[in-house]
Amino acid sequence: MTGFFITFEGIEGCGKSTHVAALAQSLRECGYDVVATREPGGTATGQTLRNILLHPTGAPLATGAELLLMLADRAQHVEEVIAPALRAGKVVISDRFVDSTLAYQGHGRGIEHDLLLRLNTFACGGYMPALTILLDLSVEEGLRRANKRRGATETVDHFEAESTAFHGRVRQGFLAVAQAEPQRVRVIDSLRPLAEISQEILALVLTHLTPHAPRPT
Ligand code: Z5A
Repeated sequence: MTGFFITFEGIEGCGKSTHVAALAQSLRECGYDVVATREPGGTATGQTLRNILLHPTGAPLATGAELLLMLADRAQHVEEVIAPALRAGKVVISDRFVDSTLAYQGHGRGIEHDLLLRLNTFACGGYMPALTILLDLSVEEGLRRANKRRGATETVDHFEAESTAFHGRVRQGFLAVAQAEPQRVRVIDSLRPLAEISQEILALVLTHLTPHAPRPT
């Protein structure tokens, strides 16, 4: 039996963490066995890599080092969490996956797209999402929400400190992936009330899940 792999993508503050948690809870209430996870940091090794990636000490991370650490996190995440859960027939929901690499390291940092595709394929070991939900939001609103959530005491991380122009390129990168793969990547307008978005996401996911893995009785 194989499970069903869903990813959430989008810019900083677009609502991924909120909707991953909401969807996981709704699907569990429907009887599905759900694993909710994230990148970077979905494993113990990944958590160490996340700390380095988000809060580098000493010299800033080189672009290539940032990319390879993201991919190391992914390879570990797939082998330790995603692949076993899918083989066990579970629904896996990941907050970020391969498209974040295309958007951030590709459009954001300027690394060649074809190289990223090859490296992503290597890191994923063939496990690609069947459905990706791209929460689309303006950079200004995403950063406003992220700043509000962070509050005055927490420090900004390596990515949050990037320019508005960088986050704008990342947003365009995500939209380019959605345009290239409209069957897999569904764009959801995130500038709407939370409950309305959650309902739309649940309805969309259930249409994909029902034929694939009938709702447990
Ligand atoms: N990264 C990369 O470069 N390459 C890669 O391959 C991968 C990742 C996998 C991880 O940071 C960083 O790693 C990320 C890209 C890079 N950096 N950036 N930027 P992270 O995991 O710490 O942060 P994040 O992924 O950007 O997520 P976030 O900032 O935590 O935002 P979010 O999860 O999308 O949003 P949220 O926490 O659910 O919502 C933010 C706030 O808005 C919160 O208070 C909500 O209650 C509120 N919210 C959410 N939806 C709404 C609506 N609809 N209305 C009003 N308010 C809302």
